[in-house]
Amino acid sequence: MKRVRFLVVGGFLGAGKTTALLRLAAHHQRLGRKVGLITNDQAANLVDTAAAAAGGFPVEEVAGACFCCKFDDLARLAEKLRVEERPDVLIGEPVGSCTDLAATVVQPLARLYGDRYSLAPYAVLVDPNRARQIVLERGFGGFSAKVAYVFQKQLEEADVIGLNKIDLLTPAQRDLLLAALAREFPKARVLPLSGLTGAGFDEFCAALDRGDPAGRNIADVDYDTYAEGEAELGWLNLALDLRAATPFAAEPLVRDVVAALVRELAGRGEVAHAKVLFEAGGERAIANFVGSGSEVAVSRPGGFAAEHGRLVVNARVHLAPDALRAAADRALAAVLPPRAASAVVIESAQFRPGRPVPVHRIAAADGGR
Ligand SMILES: Nc1nc2c(ncn2[C@@H]2O[C@H](COP(=O)(O)OP(=O)(O)OP(=O)(O)O)[C@@H](O)[C@H]2O)c(=O)[nH]1
Ligand SMILES: [Mg+2]
Repeated sequence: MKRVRFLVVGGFLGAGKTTALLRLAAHHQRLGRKVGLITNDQAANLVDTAAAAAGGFPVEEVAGACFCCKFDDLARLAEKLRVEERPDVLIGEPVGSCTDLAATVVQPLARLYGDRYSLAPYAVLVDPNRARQIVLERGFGGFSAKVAYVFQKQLEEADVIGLNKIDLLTPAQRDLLLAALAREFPKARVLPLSGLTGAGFDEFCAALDRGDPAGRNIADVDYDTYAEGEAELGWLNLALDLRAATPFAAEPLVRDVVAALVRELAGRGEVAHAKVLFEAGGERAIANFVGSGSEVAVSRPGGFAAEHGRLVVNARVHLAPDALRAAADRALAAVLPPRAASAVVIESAQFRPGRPVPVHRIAAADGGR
């Protein structure tokens, strides 16, 4: 059996990984290649898995911890996809608050499963707003120095840094950020792209197609600082059953829930990513917010209406998990009554990510081809 090309696309929460990954998958599909996707989260009920499935690709989800801590699950699910779907390409999206992935995911996949997978250069996407904060303003928005540490390490270990969302930048802003990122992270190739519009995407795909060594930049990571930084973020995955007497429009609903949540969180905790999915009758709408300086955006338009469906809220915020859940409850209490809709909680998980304990850590890079 020929080796499957394995792409890992990392980057901070909200950097645009899922959007880019779906475009990457479509790119390979157009070239006649079969694609499988692997999503990852600290808990179940993922907006991303729904988005990936909606793209029509076979998808598996590593839930409950990150790829590095659940490496055996990652290997097992990749193998399941390989055997059942016979893909040419697998694309994995790690949790956006994780780092040290070159040493704990890319290198172990290349070394332990090199007979099955050929690892692509490790790509890390960055949101221009966050890039500006870290490389030009030397801060990190409303986040602490420890969260900034995780972000910094993510970029340090990239083979390819994708400055994403360039559709939001003027050419001068884009060039300033590209130059600053290249200066700050000289081991990486820095490329501009927009996962949304497709600008720069051919060059990005070409960089990942190259036979360059994968995961060659092993970062020196202090696991105490990393664990504390990650644990400063509160995590909420909430799934609800919504019902109303008359149909309500899906897209305004998800947009309103995100906006209400953002209002509730203003001044309380910096948002890394808040995303809300509504699905009914096989249709889906998704809205997102990726932190101060950005706007509420619809990443999956849904021009449908329904009187019954599932609402999923995934929020990662610099706030205690209980306070985050309370903010989500208040946001729902503001948005549902005008629609005469009622909600029953199907499942809720609110927590801080636990200390990362990787199954493998290979600190010396080799070819990994
Ligand atoms: N303008 C613009 N928005 C983008 C682009 N790529 C992604 N977005 C938006 O950014 C938000 C987050 O995108 P996702 O793809 O969900 O980000 P992610 O990195 O997968 O987020 P997590 O899985 O939570 O870490 C959504 O509102 C997207 O529509 C882009 O190239 N341009
Ligand atoms: Mg995602």
